[in-house]
Amino acid sequence: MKNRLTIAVQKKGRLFDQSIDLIKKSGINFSTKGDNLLAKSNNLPIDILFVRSDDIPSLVSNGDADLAIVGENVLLEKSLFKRTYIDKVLYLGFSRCRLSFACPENINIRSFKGKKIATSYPNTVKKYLKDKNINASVVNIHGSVELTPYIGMSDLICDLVSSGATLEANNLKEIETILESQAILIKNKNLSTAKTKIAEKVISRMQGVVNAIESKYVMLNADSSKVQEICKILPGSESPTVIPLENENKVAIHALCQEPIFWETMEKLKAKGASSILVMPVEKVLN
Ligand code: PRT
Repeated sequence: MKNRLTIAVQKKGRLFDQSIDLIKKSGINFSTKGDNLLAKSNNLPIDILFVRSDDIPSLVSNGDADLAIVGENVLLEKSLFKRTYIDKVLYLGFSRCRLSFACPENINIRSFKGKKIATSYPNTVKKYLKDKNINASVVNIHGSVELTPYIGMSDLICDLVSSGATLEANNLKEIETILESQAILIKNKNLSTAKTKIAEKVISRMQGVVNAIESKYVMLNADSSKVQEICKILPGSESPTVIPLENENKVAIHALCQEPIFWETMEKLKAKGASSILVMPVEKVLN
């Protein structure tokens, strides 16, 4: 595998589907059979490793994997208090969540001082407490964190939240967020020249896929006197194309907008006299 780039992804769980989707949309073709832990790309010198996301930071830091997709929460937890050889390369925009303190709904916690905090993220919580100069004890637990305040194991918890439904189901209320997280592409710091070349291609393609998610191609017709005003409304568009139409007072404006287009934006365009406003999805963007 010396000159083949390895990309580690979570083998099953919340990150799996979108990681595979991103890799495939980046033009890396591979197929997997059953529970195989390794898949070889058949069009690029790349191997995909399927591992637990907890193991990903150390695999990348040690050079056993060259690139990887992991939650930023896991990266931070595994990199605190030790030296790692990892570069953060690209935020991927999926698996968004937050690491928050929470306590039973019927309890008012004014200060964390002297409290017992149960969490699967002990390093992150300890760092937070240290930075704030708070003296509290941290109890490390891997699952069912929400249960711990009810069995006397903790006064409060610090766990990942996305919709908030799990906290609500366990009669817990969110008190404070200490980390916002999403999936991130990471890279070993010391790749060989050959691997760096392949990694650069992968990173640029993944960037193209990520850019495209929010990008839209907008086409509309407008009075030629309104071009400047209309272009100002189009969000994140660099230099729209203006094409004359048969009716000489009218032009067509085409623009790649690298920010979301909301109904409000379309209504503003219409108010400036734009007509036939089309907003189309974009599959890939290479800047
Ligand atoms: O692969 P490995 O087994 O090591 O990891 P894992 O068991 O932690 O994997 P998984 O699939 O549970 O989580 C993978 C990554 O998904 C996490 O590291 C986060 O980066 C991200 N992620 C995003 C989440 C959530 N959202 C999330 N809601 N991870 C966990 N949760 C859990 C949370 O712990 C709590 O139990 O979901 C519950 C809360 O969800 P809500 O929607 O009810 O608030």
